[in-house]
Amino acid sequence: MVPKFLLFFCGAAAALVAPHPKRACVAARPSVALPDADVAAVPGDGEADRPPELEASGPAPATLATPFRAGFVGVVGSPNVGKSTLTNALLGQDLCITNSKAQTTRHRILGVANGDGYQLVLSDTPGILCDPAYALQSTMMTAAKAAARDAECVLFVTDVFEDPEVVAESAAWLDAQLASRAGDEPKPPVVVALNKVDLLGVDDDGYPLLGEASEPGLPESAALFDDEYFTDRPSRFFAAEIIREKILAQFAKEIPYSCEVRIDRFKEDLELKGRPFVNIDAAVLVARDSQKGILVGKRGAAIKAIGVAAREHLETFFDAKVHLALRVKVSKDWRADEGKLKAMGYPVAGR
Ligand SMILES: Nc1nc2c(ncn2[C@@H]2O[C@H](COP(=O)(O)OP(=O)(O)OP(=O)(O)O)[C@@H](O)[C@H]2O)c(=O)[nH]1
Ligand SMILES: [Mg+2]
Repeated sequence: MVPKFLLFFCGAAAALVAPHPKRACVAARPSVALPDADVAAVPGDGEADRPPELEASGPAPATLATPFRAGFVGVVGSPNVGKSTLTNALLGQDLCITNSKAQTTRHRILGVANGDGYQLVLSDTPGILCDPAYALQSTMMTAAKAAARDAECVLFVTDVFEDPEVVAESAAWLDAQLASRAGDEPKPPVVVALNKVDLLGVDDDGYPLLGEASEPGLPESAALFDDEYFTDRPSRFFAAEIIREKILAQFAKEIPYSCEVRIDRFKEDLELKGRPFVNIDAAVLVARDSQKGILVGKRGAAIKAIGVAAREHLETFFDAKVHLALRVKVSKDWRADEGKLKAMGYPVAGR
């Protein structure tokens, strides 16, 4: 879906986090004027430390007249406010799965959006949970913290119905992450996106402004990634996510939260009858025996329906014919088991 949102900039966000000491964002024609929006255009203040392997090789270098800007943009906010939908819209592709259930995103997912004169390296993140209840949720927060801590600009997403107390808690969480950055590292500018304004009857689409708006918050820098580099995650990760999205869509309540998808075999670059072909074996892992029967369904109907829906989506995603073999397995209490979580690729804190 195309998200509908309004943007506010550091001045307005100053209540959430202190603005960047040397840099501020430009308010790029917000659709609704904020009463005390602080609007300022201040040039970037040079290079942030970045891994040598990310050094420039992409689009045109900065010129004095139109400096090229590039950097990491952390897309953070409470669960279900539309972070992944917004990230996809900026990327122009449905890379991250979305769903009306909270806690859909479990990992930090990098996506690169190239624009005229800038490159946004977006990090979609799991929704902020100030009080994680089990190990999986803690790893999700480890991922969100990392994105907030290395962001050169933060896109803080909220929506028109979010409880102000929850917004304040999430903002305080963000503030704590930014405060914990290395001593001399300045706090990044924060852009606030108020999402789902269509639900108030506002039909304004702020999204074309977003690249423009985020860009002044980023340092002057050559592109960090080549033009063709789009994400840090491999194809098999997205295959697992697409299958998980079908589980989220098909089951209510706790079942999706108890499932993980493991890709056991992923063979791409195959060909079948002259068409590209991808062959996938995957297991849906559930936390308890009793959940296995629910996932499988009567005479296998539930898992079959997931498989059919997932295969259709995978064929579009990979633009290829897909064979998908799905099975259901019990991985006892995997959500609470740090060893299992680590093996599944979650960033277990302290390891
Ligand atoms: N009406 C409306 N719905 C939206 C908008 N943006 C997102 N949504 C819906 O809101 C729900 C949550 O969107 P997501 O993008 O999955 O939210 P998220 O913040 O990534 O959620 P988590 O990953 O769970 O933290 C989905 O059902 C989206 O379709 C919008 O602008 N308007
Ligand atoms: Mg999400």
